[in-house]
Amino acid sequence: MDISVIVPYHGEKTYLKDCLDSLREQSFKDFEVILVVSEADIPEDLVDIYQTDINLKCLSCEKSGVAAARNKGMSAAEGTYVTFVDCDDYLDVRCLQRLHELCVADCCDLMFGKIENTWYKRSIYLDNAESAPDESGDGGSDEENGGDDEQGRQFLFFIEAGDSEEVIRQKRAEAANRYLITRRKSMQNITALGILFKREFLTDNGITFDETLKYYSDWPFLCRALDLAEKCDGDKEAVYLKRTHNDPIHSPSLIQDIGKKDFEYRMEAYERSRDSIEGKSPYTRAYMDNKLIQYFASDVAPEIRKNEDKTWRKKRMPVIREYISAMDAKVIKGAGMYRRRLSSALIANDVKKLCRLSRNKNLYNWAARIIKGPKRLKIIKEFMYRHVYSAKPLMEDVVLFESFFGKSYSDSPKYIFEKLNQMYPGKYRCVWIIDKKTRLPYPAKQIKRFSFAYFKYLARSKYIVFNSRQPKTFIKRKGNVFLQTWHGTPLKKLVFDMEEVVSASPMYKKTFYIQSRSWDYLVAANAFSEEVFTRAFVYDKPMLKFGYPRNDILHADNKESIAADIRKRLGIPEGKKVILYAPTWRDDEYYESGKYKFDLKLDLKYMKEKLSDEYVVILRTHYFIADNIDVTGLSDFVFNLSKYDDIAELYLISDILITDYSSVFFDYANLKRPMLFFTYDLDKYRDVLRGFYIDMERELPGPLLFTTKEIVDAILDIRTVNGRYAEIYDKFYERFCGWEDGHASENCIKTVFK
Ligand code: C2G
Repeated sequence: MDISVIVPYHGEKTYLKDCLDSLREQSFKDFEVILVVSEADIPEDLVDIYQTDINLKCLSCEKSGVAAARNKGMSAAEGTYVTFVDCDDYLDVRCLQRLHELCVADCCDLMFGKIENTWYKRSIYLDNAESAPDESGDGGSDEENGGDDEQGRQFLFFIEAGDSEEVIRQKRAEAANRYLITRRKSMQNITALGILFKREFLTDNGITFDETLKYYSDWPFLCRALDLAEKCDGDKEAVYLKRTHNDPIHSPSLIQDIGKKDFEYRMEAYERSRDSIEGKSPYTRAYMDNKLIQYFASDVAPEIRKNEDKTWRKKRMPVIREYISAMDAKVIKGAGMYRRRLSSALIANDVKKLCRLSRNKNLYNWAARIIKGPKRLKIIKEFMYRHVYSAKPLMEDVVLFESFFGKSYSDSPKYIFEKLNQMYPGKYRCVWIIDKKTRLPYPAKQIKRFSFAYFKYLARSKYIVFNSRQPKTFIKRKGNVFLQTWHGTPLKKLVFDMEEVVSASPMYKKTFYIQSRSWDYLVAANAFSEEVFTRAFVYDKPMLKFGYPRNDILHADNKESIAADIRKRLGIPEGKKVILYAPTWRDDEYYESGKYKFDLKLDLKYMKEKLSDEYVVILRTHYFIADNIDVTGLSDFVFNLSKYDDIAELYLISDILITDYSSVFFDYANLKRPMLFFTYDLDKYRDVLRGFYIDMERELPGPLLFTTKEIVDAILDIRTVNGRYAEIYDKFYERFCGWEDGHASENCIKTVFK
């Protein structure tokens, strides 16, 4: 047996399949897989499937923790070499073969490969790998490090003519230490993964994982191995895929789960590493120390400077001071000017100087980003937001409103704004983020999204009322009250209910989670939304359960007269009924982020021919759609109101709604008027782009139609359609509109603006 692959498993079954697939498809075949199961059931079904193709053993480990599981795997290993793979990661198909060939050829104690970080499951990685050259990596580009050696596979050292065997061995050892310790972007990427170890080398030297370390047990293991290895080398074509979980909330990787005691865990692991190094290699201790200084400068010093949590100065600073004081002066000297001066201030226990240096460095970094950065103005605004506006007190009477990213004066923020002014005239200063100058019914300052004023009010407004997510730059301040109204009852699956995030940013789940922690209140228009938001947003703060403020207008006593005014204003011919066509956007049809295409499938000419005696059509595309739909020649029949601010006003004047997978139908149902669903791409939308929360075929209060002719026929016979769907409509109304009574805005205001 050549290799034992040790895979600790603690219940990540969806990920494990990818891992085992990647092992099954290795070009190298002489290996065993030891799956060490702790704190989870043995995945019998998977074991049965894979056992037919790979030599798979399954062990149970009573002790918890990855260190114990790996040790258990090592004690059962029979291979000449061992390697560790985490059950949520996977290997490139040639990984084992490359590591093994070279390790044998060069008689190495350890041979390391390259670690690439990925957000994606294996099928996506393989698709991408086919179409794009490799760019990622865990420690900067190869150029930065001086280029490859003549064999083109190694980690950056140059063999010169006349180098003796010993010099080459030293160069290799240095490259290994540099790559495995220094080049790893942060301390937490120092890992025993992606390395093939000679088993005898580990056992002879008693190199095992320290089971008392919950986190970072890789450090002492790796340090000791690097320190004692007679010969080591690397091959950057042996690729290990380290998967970053795109749902770090429900299935965090070990590192994503560390929490607030990360400093303590690191210090403990550093001390064990330091103590496990015997000093056989001149590099390991020096590189590990250097890494600690880096961590001190980038993470610890800013915390000491900010002093928001007193623990940093009182408890943590003395600990790291002791470690850095005990280091070889040469390491500190070689750490670069800033880190050297900072370390000296630490050793001298000079907090004032340490803070001054850190502050200057921080300002210097901002200045460098501003001078060098291509997005200079953006960085200046971010700086102003963080360091100037946020340093000033909150403005207690200011309410900041935004709807659909500043695109319109609409939706729930509009209705809350108007009701607030009616309930408490003059009490609040209102500010609207709106990109086009708009006539507002009550006094309010208007500012553009991402302007300086925007950042000022984002930092200083006591109240924030948004209907979509705030930017990532937003930092929640004490005393700020954030009302998130959201913008629709969900049909399409949201955030943590989405299995794999493909179209949006892979960071989507994590970013959403962080952003939603700033919300103090979330509007849920119905019990269904409440249930979905609780789960899909992992939301546990108060929900406002009064219906949608944006739907108050649909229950207003004077809604007929409001509708008559709107019709007049828009020039809808008297005597004509109105069909509103309001489709949503498609994830896969876009120009760039936030700018989507729309290919109109409704044959408006045919509709005009058949329906224009009785109807006109209002065409209303989603706010993400950048295309301007051409309606030339149809001006007396089609009104393109895609840029009209408030769709609720269009609901009021329409007699029939045609939509597809847009949440508009949940709101329109409040009017109990007929709805038709033009779902020409249902299969793709439901099965490929998004999953749905409700069964479109059975639960919608209107028919699913696939051609313009079907739409026209349904409109010509709308009474029959109404009759057919009456019962389902009633149930639907009960379920999704049951909380609406026309007073949602007022009730939300009473709760939020106490
Ligand atoms: N909207 C609109 N015009 C359209 C489509 C939508 O004005 N043609 C508005 C409606 O107020 C709708 C909201 O935008 O309720 C959200 O649109 P959706 O089509 O449902 O899509 P999306 O923006 O992806 O939001 O929980 C809701 C979801 O997040 C969906």
